[in-house]
Amino acid sequence: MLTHFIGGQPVAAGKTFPVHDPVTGAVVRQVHEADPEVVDRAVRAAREAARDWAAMPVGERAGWMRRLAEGIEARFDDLVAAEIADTGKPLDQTRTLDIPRGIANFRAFAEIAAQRPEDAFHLSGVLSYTVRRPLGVVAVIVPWNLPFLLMTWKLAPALVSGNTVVVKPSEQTPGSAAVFAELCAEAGLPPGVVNIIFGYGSAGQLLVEHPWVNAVTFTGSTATGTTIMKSVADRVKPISFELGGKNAGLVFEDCDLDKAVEGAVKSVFTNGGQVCLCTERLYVHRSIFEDFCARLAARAQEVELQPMISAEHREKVLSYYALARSEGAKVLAGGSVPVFGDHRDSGYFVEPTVVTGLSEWSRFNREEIFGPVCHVAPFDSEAEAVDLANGSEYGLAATLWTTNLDRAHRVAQRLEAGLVWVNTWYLRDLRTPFGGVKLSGIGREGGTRSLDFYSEPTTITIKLEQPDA
Ligand code: 6OD
Repeated sequence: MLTHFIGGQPVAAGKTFPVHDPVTGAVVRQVHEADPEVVDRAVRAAREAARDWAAMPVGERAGWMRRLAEGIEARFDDLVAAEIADTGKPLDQTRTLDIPRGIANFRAFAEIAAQRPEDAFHLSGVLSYTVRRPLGVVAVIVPWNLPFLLMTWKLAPALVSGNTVVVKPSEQTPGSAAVFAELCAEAGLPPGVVNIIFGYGSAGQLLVEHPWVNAVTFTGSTATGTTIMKSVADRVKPISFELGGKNAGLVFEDCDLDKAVEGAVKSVFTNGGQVCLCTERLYVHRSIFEDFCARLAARAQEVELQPMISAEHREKVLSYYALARSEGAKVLAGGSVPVFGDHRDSGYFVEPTVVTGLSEWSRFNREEIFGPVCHVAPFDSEAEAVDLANGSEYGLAATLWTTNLDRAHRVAQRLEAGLVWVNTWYLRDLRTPFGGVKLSGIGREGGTRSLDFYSEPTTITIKLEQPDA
């Protein structure tokens, strides 16, 4: 039974709910669900810890971040097991991406914060400088697709900046957060600095609306983001949102076709397509279109399957497979439910799917699906490719495949997206700004941008009197 973690202690309060293994559909754990009292208790614990934590020199807080990174290393196998039990992720991906990124997040933000200079300005006898103060208590709302990676991506900069936090993981993936709570206690982190509560969106709603929560960071759907935004508007709380995407991949005729096909496979199917950065719209130069489609469709049938997170999400993805057909698509690969003949048949799998032939105005090509699926369409010119990529209400990420250096820069700079990858996908430097434009979010995190969000500058100006001549 998973309990909340409040004020450094496990708290077994509230009714319970089940978490299902997406591979088999079986219940893997029961979890306590935060009610209004639990939410309030967690926020109070965070607020009580806030003063001492904020007063600690940043170098000491950076030391705590390094200790948490060591704690993750010590509990690595437990974190891997918890993450896989909740998500059905492949072992290799969990061991090389999800959990290591937690370690990297804490180490990177320890360095970035400890080395960050303050601003100072001197002009005609007037000296101004800034000091940065933490915001107070930050609500950290984490999605189910990369639970540990995204929780730590937000926690590390929030904590090192001097905030205390209340984390609300997705109800579908509480396991790795529960192990993290244990390792915070094992590391001796001061009680109340990290609090973790479990529950559904209703618990998240109570959390973000709590008057003592000073800021909200959220990664998830655009629909939930707009709900949170409205809820916190009348208290003018700072928000940082990384939301949905309908990301484009552009494959030019001068690309290295082998690399472009493999890159597309990765960008469409990784994590079962359940990454906000995944490509759902591929545009391919007409001269290589048929060849590219044939190769992508063949590779789609070979990828390691990862289940959808829930029965409900599988239904949603399958409804888009049906929609594609009803909108007139040609299905090049997949389009259905795989049959294994074993325990996985009661899990939440769908076939990796490639379709073509739909208009840009089809619902399939406009709405985020968040599954292992993409639409492929031909283009004739660079200008057309840019227009097609930009013709979406979303603008999180885009990927280009070309060997022409001028074209790479020219096109990348014209794309309406917060992130553009050239001849690669989801390659991360944690110092870079990360986030989206249009419906894909508001604000940027990453490197000093995270530190900017999790703190506020006070400008101090002194007039320097000149001695009498
Ligand atoms: O890698 C990251 O830092 C990041 N924020 C990934 C977000 C993925 C969304 O599904």
